[in-house]
Amino acid sequence: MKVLLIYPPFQVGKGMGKVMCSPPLSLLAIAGAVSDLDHEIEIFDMNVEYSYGIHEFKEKIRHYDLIGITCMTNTFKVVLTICKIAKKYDIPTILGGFHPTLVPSIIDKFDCIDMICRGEGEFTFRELLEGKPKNSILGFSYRENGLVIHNPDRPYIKDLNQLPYPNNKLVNPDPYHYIWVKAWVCEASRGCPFRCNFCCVTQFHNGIYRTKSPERVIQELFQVPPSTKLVFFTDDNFSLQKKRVMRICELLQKTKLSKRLMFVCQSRVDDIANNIDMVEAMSKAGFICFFLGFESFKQMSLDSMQKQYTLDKVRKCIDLCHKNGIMVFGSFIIGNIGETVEDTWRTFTLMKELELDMMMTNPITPFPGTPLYDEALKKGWIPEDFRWEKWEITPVMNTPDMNIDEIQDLLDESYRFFYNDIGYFLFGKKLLRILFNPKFWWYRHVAFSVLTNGLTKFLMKLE
Ligand code: B12
Ligand code: SF4
Repeated sequence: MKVLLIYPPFQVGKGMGKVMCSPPLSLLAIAGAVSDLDHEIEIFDMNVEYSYGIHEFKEKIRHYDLIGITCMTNTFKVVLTICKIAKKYDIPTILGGFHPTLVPSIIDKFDCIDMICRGEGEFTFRELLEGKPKNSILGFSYRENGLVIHNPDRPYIKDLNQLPYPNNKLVNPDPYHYIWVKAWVCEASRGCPFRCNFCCVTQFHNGIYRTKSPERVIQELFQVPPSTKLVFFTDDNFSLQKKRVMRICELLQKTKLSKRLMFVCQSRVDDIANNIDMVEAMSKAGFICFFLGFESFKQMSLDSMQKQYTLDKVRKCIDLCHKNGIMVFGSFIIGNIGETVEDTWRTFTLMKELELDMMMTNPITPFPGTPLYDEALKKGWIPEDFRWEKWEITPVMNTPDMNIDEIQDLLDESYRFFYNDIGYFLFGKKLLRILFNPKFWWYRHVAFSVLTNGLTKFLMKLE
């Protein structure tokens, strides 16, 4: 059977896509689970192949026997279009990922979707390709004789070391980069034990946190393409288990991977601030940036999100990172419940006062399956005629203190305020830190890459 696995394009990802492009790990993972079967598997990443027009795309997909697509809520609209095209050629479609898992009823509503893989995909996809009877595949929804059948859930994979390795050879590594530094992704754990009310990771993994062994993580790192300079760990909380992180760092040094690769991970403020020795070990092992979901700098919001830390901890966390040559990339939500426009501006000011290196802001979004979604529906914060199949990542809900337009304005303002301030970047402590702290050695490599690759690409675009 010829199978085409599609990673759909991000709707508004063009700006973001210019400064970063991530390999499609979900598809590499499920492809890795079937590489020993007698099927031809191809991956088509539409964030890379955006030169394809609709005619070329139609011409391409008609030659396959099955189309598999990864689907987030923000790509659902374009995924439906792909499914409709596939239907024209009578090619069966299977969706997997966050959106179909959290809203499996989409298969009842849209008859261009033939099958859904709910939850982790490796074993479900394998059983489908092995030809196992559809009614015995767990975590699987399908259409048969005009009826939709939702099979029982598949139990969560207990031992992640049993997972097959992602098949990294199925895509050309050249286009993948983070700010023009050749990049790859690695998954060292799944799930998260916390229950933030806006986050769908809790629902997807049922609050269960599982890890790969440090040895397995190292083996996966040896399989990233040789051109890779930077690895992004996709884990939601990489540093949750200190002992394990310390062991990974020890192995990174022992195997000399820390000399060859730089690492970025997502973490929590308290884990960082409370564990000086872990941060030192991570710095020595090649970690250069922590991506931290601050969400807000208003104490009341932090308390209601049960973050369990104060702004002093935030300050301590950032200082500790900087002392150890680690950059802090903060992520924030605009429109937290109980926050006004003025509160949000206070957060913006604090971003600079606390000396964040990079930041991104997202509109508050009641993703399906989250407690926030139920609350927003009940309280009428989402417009009645709202449909996810029409959504393109713009703000979708009013809050008691802000309307959708104010949220959009604040999103735009946040980037202008933070990134358009040359003084902050050139004359703040930032530059001194980078120039004189030897722990920021890696910055020169990144700056070199950005200058050579970034400038070349920029000049080529000017033609
Ligand atoms: C890495 C990542 C990214 C990367 C994407 C890289 C890439 N090309 O894959 C980047 C940084 C670009 C990104 C961007 C965004 N992301 Co993101 N991202 C993640 C993250 C941290 C990891 C995803 C991952 O690779 N996991 C590892 C793989 C192996 O797991 P997986 O993707 O779940 O795939 C498994 C199953 O889902 C299933 N499966 C998946 N696809 C398919 C397909 C088939 C056919 C089958 C059978 C099975 C199957 O099998 C796989 C193996 O078990 C997740 C959080 C998380 N922990 O999952 C958020 C997450 C997916 N992102 C999310 C969001 C909201 C975004 C943004 C919209 C945020 C923003 N405003 O920037 C943007 C979208 C960009 C845009 N402009 O549109 C949300 C999605 C919510 C939702 N309901 O859809 C998540 C869950 C984060 C969160 N906590 O809310 N993201
Ligand atoms: S926001 Fe982060 S800490 Fe909170 S539930 Fe989601 S992944 Fe866990």
